[in-house]
Amino acid sequence: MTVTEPTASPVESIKAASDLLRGPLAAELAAPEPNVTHDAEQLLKFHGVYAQDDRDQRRARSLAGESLAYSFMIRVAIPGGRLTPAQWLALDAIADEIADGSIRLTTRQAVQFHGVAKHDLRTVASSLHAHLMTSFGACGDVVRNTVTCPDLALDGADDPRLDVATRIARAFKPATSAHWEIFVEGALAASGGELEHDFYGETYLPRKFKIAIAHPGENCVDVYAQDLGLVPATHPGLGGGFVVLVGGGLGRSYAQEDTFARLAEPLTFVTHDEVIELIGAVVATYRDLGDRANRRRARLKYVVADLGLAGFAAQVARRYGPLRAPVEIALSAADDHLGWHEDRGGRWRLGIRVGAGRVRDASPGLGLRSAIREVLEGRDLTLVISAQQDLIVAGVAAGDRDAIDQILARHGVRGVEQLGRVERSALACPALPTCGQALAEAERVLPSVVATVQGEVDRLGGARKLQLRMTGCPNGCARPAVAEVGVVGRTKSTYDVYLGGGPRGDRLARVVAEKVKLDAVGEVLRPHLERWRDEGREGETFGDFVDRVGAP
Ligand code: SRM
Ligand code: SF4
Repeated sequence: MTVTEPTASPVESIKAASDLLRGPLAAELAAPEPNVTHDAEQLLKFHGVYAQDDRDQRRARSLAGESLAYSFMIRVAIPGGRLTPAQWLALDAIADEIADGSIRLTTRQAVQFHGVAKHDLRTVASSLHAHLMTSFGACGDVVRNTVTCPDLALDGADDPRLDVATRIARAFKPATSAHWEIFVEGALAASGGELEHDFYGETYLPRKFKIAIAHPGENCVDVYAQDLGLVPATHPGLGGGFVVLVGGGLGRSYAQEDTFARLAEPLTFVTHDEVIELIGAVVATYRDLGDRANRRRARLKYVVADLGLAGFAAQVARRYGPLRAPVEIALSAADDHLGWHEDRGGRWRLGIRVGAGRVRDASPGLGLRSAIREVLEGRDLTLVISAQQDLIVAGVAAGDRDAIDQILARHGVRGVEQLGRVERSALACPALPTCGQALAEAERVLPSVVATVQGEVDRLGGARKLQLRMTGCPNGCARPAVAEVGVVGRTKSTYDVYLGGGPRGDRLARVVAEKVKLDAVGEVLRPHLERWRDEGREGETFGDFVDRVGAP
């Protein structure tokens, strides 16, 4: 019997033939049509750009025989989510002048713009470039934006953990100059003989590769959900460094049963000096062994699951050298970084809740976007986006706190003490109308789902917290698979309900009800919540309770 190699997915050929991510992009961006071809769409992702259409208009336009309402989403990679005021103001101007008026903070500390016309893509890229930002490598089959706990991103400049996200961005950004030629300088590709990194080659990685750096004590970045997670730790003989976790990921596909969510496991301990080389070896292992035939099963987690952790470690060791045993780590529940906190040197930081990450005004000149602009006026501050889609304003003088509170209040931005407990931590992905993969609503219906769930929690009495995360499909962009309550789009009008994860992010939730209408989510939760009230231990969280007693 002859064993035939599985056929590589068509995206592999598009990458290989692209002349290091150029393909037809320059010509297609210059063409008058509002959209691009399928091949160009695949390559655009590496440049941080997604082709979309307004799904609210899709049916009517199709029935009328009209072309779809095409536009583009641009994702800006922001290592560790840290921005200067000038960078924020540049993003604000793009939202205002080119995109749909909103800055969308993502669950990976990046920024997205929706509703950008094709002929404006270069203007956006040039503005980002002028402010030392880029969308290049924010999407595509490469190492993505590295997420970092805001406490690490804002700690003292002497902390060796501080610059790891930036070092990762420098080491793993594709080397091709295609982005700058096509999007920034506007020149047609004049390449030839240009080389890509050894670990990327001409076909890059089988799929995306995600890294997060946790705080040593708490897990606000969902470090177990990453392809590779770093947890700061101290080795008894070597001092400071990181425990490296591998093989996490949350997406799955209803159509493909051998896809699943998986938590990352500890692989090894590395010092600060060794970390980039070790990541390089893990990325190279993934490049060589990841599935290039089936993109639905191409993430690192499947390589680790199929080989087993020991088998995977042996492959990494072949490329890196002997691996040390990891040291113990213990992460507590995620800090949401909201409200006022004292920083070093007598300065303060304020974590502002941003519902579903959408920074926009309620009416012209009034709302969160305008408020942030006003807060930044004449103040030397630092901004950090959190992995909970929120915004932290840091470096505030103690005497300036009241003035900032007043600006926010004047714009109708509520402080954390005014938020309901479910609302305070709820996440939702963009879903409809922009996301091409959405099966159901998420961001747009989040307020009503929060109200329903808060109502159920209030019935129990007491000031109870509950973590709710919602997505429009099982890809899991708001990480519902590790939440206490996950509401995941199944069909246009139904959702699957997951229970039993929790804010430590170290446990997968289990499905307790399938194909539930949105207005029935409260009824599904009620018996579980009542049982928690009646049988829960002192201080036991809902997720821990469901995990202990099991769901009926
Ligand atoms: Fe995601 C695809 C939005 C974090 C798993 N994600 C998408 C796309 C690009 C849809 C598409 O492929 O056409 C969504 C854009 C919709 C839109 O209109 O904006 C999208 N993902 C998001 C964001 C904006 C959600 C948010 O509410 O903030 C997050 C952007 C992150 C960033 O800045 O880079 C986002 N996506 C995540 C996460 C959470 C995380 O990484 O911590 C996950 C689960 C973790 C993981 O990767 O396993 C996630 N997104 C996916 C998947 C499933 C991948 C898989 O393993 O199969 C897809 C589908 C795909 O890649 O084909 C996807
Ligand atoms: Fe789109 Fe699904 Fe991600 Fe939501 S979870 S943004 S619907 S891909």
